[in-house]
Amino acid sequence: ESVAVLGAPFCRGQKRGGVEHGPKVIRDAGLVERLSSLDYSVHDFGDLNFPHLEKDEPYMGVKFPRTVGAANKLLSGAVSRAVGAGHRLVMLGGDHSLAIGSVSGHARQCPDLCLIWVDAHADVNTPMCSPSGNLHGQPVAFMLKELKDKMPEIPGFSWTKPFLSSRDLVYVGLRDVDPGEHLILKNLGIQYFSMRDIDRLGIQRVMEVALDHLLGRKQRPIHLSFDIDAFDPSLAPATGTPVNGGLTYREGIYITEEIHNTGLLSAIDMVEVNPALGAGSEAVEATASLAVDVIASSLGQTREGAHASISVIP
Ligand code: DIR
Ligand code: MN
Ligand code: MN
Ligand code: MN
Repeated sequence: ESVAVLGAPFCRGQKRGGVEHGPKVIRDAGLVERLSSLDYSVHDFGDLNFPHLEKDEPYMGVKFPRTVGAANKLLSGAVSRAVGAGHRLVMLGGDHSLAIGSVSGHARQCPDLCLIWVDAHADVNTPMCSPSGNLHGQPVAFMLKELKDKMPEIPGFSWTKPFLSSRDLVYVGLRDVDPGEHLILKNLGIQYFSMRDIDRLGIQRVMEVALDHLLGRKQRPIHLSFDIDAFDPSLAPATGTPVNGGLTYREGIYITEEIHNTGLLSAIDMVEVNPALGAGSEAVEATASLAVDVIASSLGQTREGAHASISVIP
């Protein structure tokens, strides 16, 4: 089995510099070695080279629309090629606006995919309801067919159209949802598990219901879009919009173990690791190392241990 690693050094979906260095610190934390030790053949495709646009004025309050649109168009093609070549894909961000390219590129090869969004935030603002104008708070709105009529034509995004049904999406970890986003979640009947739901049900039950919702009727490829700010800021301090009361280490790893156990994980985004933030190099290294643990666990690293199928006690 093979895994493609694709770096996406990009920060224009939000306002804090440094998140474009996410791919470097996640690699430096030993990602490729860890995946190799899980017996994958790892193809590191390096980092994409995103075009720099001289002039990119806001449009309807949306910031850097052409820059974000062009980066995602490039990413979408690269992801589609990697998945089409038969690799499992790991996309290293960069900010979460990159999910537009990553999930759409994956969906081009796997039209029946489902999406698990692990995040403190719902990232489903439309340009009209976004309080910030930052595109990392809006990627899901570009994907959902049910929001088609609510989305204006944004310069830079004519290459993509909505491809995901709201029933094929589940959120885990929410605790900072804007009013317009809450209305969308309720109106479209999207399955979500906030931190309160995790408190009430426990992470075991949450994952059981989440995976049954997505896979109960039929098995299909999973795209996991993991924003590191889903974790508690004590574990993942090096990120742009930390929110108190996040996932514990054990909850985060349980989520990814359960996703691995479906045997259906096809692509992972690991986004919003920002080495320019956090108290110092230890905080940055802890955050990057956590990102590697999440990816490794998603791809089959277990806490109980493992051994080859035919083996004799030495
Ligand atoms: C806020 C913050 N909901 C916004 N969003 C995100 O700007 O739309 N922070 N994604 O990470
Ligand atoms: Mn977030
Ligand atoms: Mn996010
Ligand atoms: Mn496996």
